[in-house]
Amino acid sequence: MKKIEIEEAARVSAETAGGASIGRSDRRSFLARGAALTAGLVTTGASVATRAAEPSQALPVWSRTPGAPMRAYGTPSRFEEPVKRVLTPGYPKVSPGTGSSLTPLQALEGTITPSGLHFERHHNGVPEIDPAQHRLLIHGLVRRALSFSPQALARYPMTSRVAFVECAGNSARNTGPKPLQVTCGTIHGLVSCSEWTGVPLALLLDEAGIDPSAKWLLAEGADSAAMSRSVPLDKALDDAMIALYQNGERIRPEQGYPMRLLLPGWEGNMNVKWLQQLKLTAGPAHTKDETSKYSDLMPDGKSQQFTFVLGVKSTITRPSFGMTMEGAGLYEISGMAWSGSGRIARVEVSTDGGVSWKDARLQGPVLPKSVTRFRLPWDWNGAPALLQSRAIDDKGNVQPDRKTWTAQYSPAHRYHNNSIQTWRVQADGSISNVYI
Ligand SMILES: Nc1nc2c(c(=O)[nH]1)N[C@H]1C(S)=C(S)[C@@H](COP(=O)(O)O)O[C@H]1N2
Ligand SMILES: [Mo]
Repeated sequence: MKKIEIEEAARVSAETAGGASIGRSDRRSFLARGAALTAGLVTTGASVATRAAEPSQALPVWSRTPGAPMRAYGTPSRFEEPVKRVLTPGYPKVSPGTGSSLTPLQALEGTITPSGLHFERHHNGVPEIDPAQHRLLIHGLVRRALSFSPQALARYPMTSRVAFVECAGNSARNTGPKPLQVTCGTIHGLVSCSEWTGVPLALLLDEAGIDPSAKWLLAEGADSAAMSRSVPLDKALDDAMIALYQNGERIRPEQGYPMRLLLPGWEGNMNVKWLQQLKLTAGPAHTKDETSKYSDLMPDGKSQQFTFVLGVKSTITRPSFGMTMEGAGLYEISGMAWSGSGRIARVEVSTDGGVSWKDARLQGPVLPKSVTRFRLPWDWNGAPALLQSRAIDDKGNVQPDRKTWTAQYSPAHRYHNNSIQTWRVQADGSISNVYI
């Protein structure tokens, strides 16, 4: 490489790598170019970089031969093949598509989930919908019923927003009698975050003309589960969207192609995929999907009718189970935080099981009802440690510890688990999931 190219490469790697990949970049240019970025890391005087050997004369094969041809649609490097969703089919014989698959959170960075790794939850598999035949019907308590083809919808003014989708059953795995020794994604991977683009629902409802007696709407999917949920009209008029695009391309079949209802910050189940009708009603319909599941069972044996807004939550994705610490020294604690109520205001990290806390750095932009990445440099002294993160949102909601969360419900309750989870780092570098 010419000198200028080397400098350019160093600049790019310093700016994009952050602290995490300090070992992969040239230390001198890293320090020179990225000092501001890594102030926290550098003050410790430690380095995780390998001392560079003299450049070898023998070029690797990829530097001596022409590269592969272009591809019409790209896929990740074959070296990243282990990074995939964890499939948990519920009834493999009757309906192999029913169940869920979890996002490998521990292998990902930043805030946006690649579309091919977005978690899935299907009540009767993924329908293959021909967009030319699909319609969205808006009817019920409206002045005039309307039907929209995907093509017609695409002519309306659109908007984009980043939003997470999280299943009410996310982290239910961590409510069992014993902590499971599985990856972060296997515990918490029923959450993903995308940029969604589509038509504000308020626009379509306005065109249909809302009858003053309408207070709710019933949203139904075109899958053979006919999944349906009742949504308060206020939410529909606030920030609900008929999403047509996910991360810039048409929404994936697994996420609701050709269209889904997006209710930012609200329980995943209500984000009805393969959306085919919205019926305006005076009250909630109490469909099978909102009465047989997703209700919070309280200590007195009574159930909450609905839990729409998802609680404030965070998880440390790195270091986490499945990784091994390579001796004492410098690490970055990195994770994700989100809240159904708004923006993340603060994330605190503890390395001593909640005795003391430090504010993590929130990586911008910090968007409402979306995933925020937090980071904290950690100089590990090699002694056992208990890693926790605690998120606080801009409405003052604080992520509860495990005991506080559990005490709110009946012992059998498993939904909406937003409690603090703990990774134990042992002196030998191994990491496990523990209950404290
Ligand atoms: N029509 C329909 N919509 C649906 C579902 C479904 O099975 N059918 N699953 C729901 C559930 S329980 C969740 S958590 C989210 C999952 O969205 P995703 O598969 O895009 O991650 O979609 C919801 N919308
Ligand atoms: Mo769900």
